[in-house]
Amino acid sequence: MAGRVLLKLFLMAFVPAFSISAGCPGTSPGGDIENLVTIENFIYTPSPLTIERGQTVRWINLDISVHTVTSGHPGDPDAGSLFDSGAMHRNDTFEHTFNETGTFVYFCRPHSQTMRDAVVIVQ
Ligand SMILES: [Cu+2]
Repeated sequence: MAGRVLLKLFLMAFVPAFSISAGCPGTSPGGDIENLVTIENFIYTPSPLTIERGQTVRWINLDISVHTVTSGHPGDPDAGSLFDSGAMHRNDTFEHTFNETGTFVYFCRPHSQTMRDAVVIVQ
C-alpha cells in the first residue's frame, strides 16, 4: 500500500518533467516516431529539437493564448513559406514533415519579439 502511494507520488513528481525535458522521439509499436513540441508559457519545448530526415514534428499549444508555428525569422520576406500553422488555439496541434536536412528556425507571429529562434535540426 505504502509502496503504491510512493510510486504514484514519484510518477506525479517526475514523469511530467521528464517527458517534457527529455525531448527524445518516442517509438510507438507501429514504428512511427512522434516528435512532440509543446508550446507552454510562451516557450517551445524542446528547442532545439533534433530529428531525422523524413520525420514529422507535432506541436501542441497548451497556453490559453493563441500562438503560431511559422518558419523563418520575423520580418523575413519568406517567413512562413516552408510551414505556417496559422492561429493555434489552446490544445490545437500542427504537424510538419521535414524532408530535407538542415537547421530550421521558426517563430510565433503574435509574439515574435520573444517567441523566436526556435529550432528543429534535421539530420
Ligand atoms: Cu505566441
